[in-house]
Amino acid sequence: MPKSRAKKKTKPATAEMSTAEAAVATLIAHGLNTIYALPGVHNDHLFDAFQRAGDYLRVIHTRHEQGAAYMALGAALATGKPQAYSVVPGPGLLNSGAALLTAYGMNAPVLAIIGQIPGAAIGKSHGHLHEIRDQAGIIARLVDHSSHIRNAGEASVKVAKAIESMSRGRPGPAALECAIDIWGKRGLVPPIVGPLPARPPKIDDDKVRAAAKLLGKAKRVLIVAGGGAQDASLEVTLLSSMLQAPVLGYRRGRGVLDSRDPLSVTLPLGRDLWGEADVVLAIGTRLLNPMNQWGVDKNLQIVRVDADPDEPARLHKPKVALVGNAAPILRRLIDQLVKFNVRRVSRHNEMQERQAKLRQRLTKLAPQLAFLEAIRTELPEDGIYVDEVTQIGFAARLAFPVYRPRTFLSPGYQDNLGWGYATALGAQHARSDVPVLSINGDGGFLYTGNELATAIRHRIPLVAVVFVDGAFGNVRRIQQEQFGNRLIACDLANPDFVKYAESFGAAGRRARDPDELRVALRESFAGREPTLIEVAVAAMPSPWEFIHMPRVRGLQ
Ligand SMILES: Cc1ncc(C[n+]2csc(CCOP(=O)(O)OP(=O)(O)O)c2C)c(N)n1
Ligand SMILES: [Mg+2]
Repeated sequence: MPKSRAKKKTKPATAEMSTAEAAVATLIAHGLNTIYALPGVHNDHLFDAFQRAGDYLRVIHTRHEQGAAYMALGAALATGKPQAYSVVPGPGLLNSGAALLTAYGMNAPVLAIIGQIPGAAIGKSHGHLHEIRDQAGIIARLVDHSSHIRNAGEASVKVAKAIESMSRGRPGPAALECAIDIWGKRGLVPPIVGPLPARPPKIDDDKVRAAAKLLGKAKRVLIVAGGGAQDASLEVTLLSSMLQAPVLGYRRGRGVLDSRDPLSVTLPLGRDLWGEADVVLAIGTRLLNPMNQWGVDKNLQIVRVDADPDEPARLHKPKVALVGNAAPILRRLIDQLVKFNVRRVSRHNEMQERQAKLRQRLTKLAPQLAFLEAIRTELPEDGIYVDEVTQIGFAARLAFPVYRPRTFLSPGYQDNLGWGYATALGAQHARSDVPVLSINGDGGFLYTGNELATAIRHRIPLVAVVFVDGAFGNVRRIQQEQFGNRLIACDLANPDFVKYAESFGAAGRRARDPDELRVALRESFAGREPTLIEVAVAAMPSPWEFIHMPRVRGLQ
């Protein structure tokens, strides 16, 4: 080709496509290969585009929109990668609302693709099918990035920007809406937009040095790891070892430092260490409970590492705030500490002793711990545990050993009952290479237990345990202990969960104690099919004294 022709500027190619086709091509160009969804007339053209994408984009359809959204959340949490779900407007959107709210609270990259009534009727309150007042306003309140796709020409860039927004700054969900009469409308579409370049914030080396100085001089550093530290496990492990700093991970921070390391702590040891610390290094955590419940004083200096520039000073201005992704910032911090030649005496023995003492205290929770031991023995090291708002879950947050990041999925501050089963189903679908275990109370399980049908339909070999005490046990115990045993709205009429599972075509097993649970788990993981294990249990001892603890600082 002559040189002059090769250099000649050509207009970017355009193709005629529907809005839905452009949106789907963009999802695929971003490496998304699954959409968790529940169809309806508003999104028919979108689903037709999914259909014609064939193997490039599989649709996992669920039995309720909350199932679709929780599955996308579970897939996002288990992989750390963006995931998408699609629902009809109005009731479809609201049905998915608790999951979207949870994705927001957990900073999880979940893209909601939501239908809309006819474009010309939006905002006019005519009463169209699934109309909801100010849908755009509602989704804009639920997520940080939302937009409305108006035509085929802008579909690709809007989808690409939405996906990009989910990992920029503080990660989190995004939402797109598109009217029923627009998805199928054809138009000239510029080239499909692939992943937009990441623009990580520049790391402030002066601040890194200031943080390193503080940490280098400190005598008793405590690291607090939150969900934002899940992808910086290596760096946190190294820092912990260099500084001989214990790492507190409670709900979302579990697994950042391997539980087998004596420096890996949960509550209440974390609170004791908070009380003793001169410097706290808080990574990817709001630090709400430590600061609110345990207190701060002038002898405690805090270094924050956070993706969100607004987060560090929300409750209490830190000494140093480092803004950006945790892993690269911590690597710089480690480099600086190496330069300062920081050395520390081993706290191995001290921490081992303290851990042993804590184990003694925690024997109060013996019934829960025995079941957790059975689970830990049978769940492989890289298996994923999905938490619930139930007695076994509360104890797991304190005492379940977690060996790797992203293998302990807990819902964070929303702590919403009923998230577990469908979230675990999404995690298992996205990570078919490892076993996933969903634990549930009998109250929480029936929020999304209907998704057993999805497990069967899409052959997702999730194993779920349901601990059956015939009650919203946590509520019941509070009423017994704090309200003179005046019980209200806490007893449950349950199905036979084994028969329930079997009626879907899933495997059902029963276990009466931790030993039987162990056997049932072993058989279930070997079976690799959708499975439910019912475990009848008595009321369990309260974990709350180990979770809500009095102040240790700022007492005057
Ligand atoms: C969405 C939502 N609704 C209500 C609650 C309040 N709540 C917390 S625990 C609980 C009872 C849980 O019952 P179950 O799942 O059987 O677990 P158990 O305590 O019996 O082990 C309730 C209703 C909540 N956390 N989230
Ligand atoms: Mg219960």
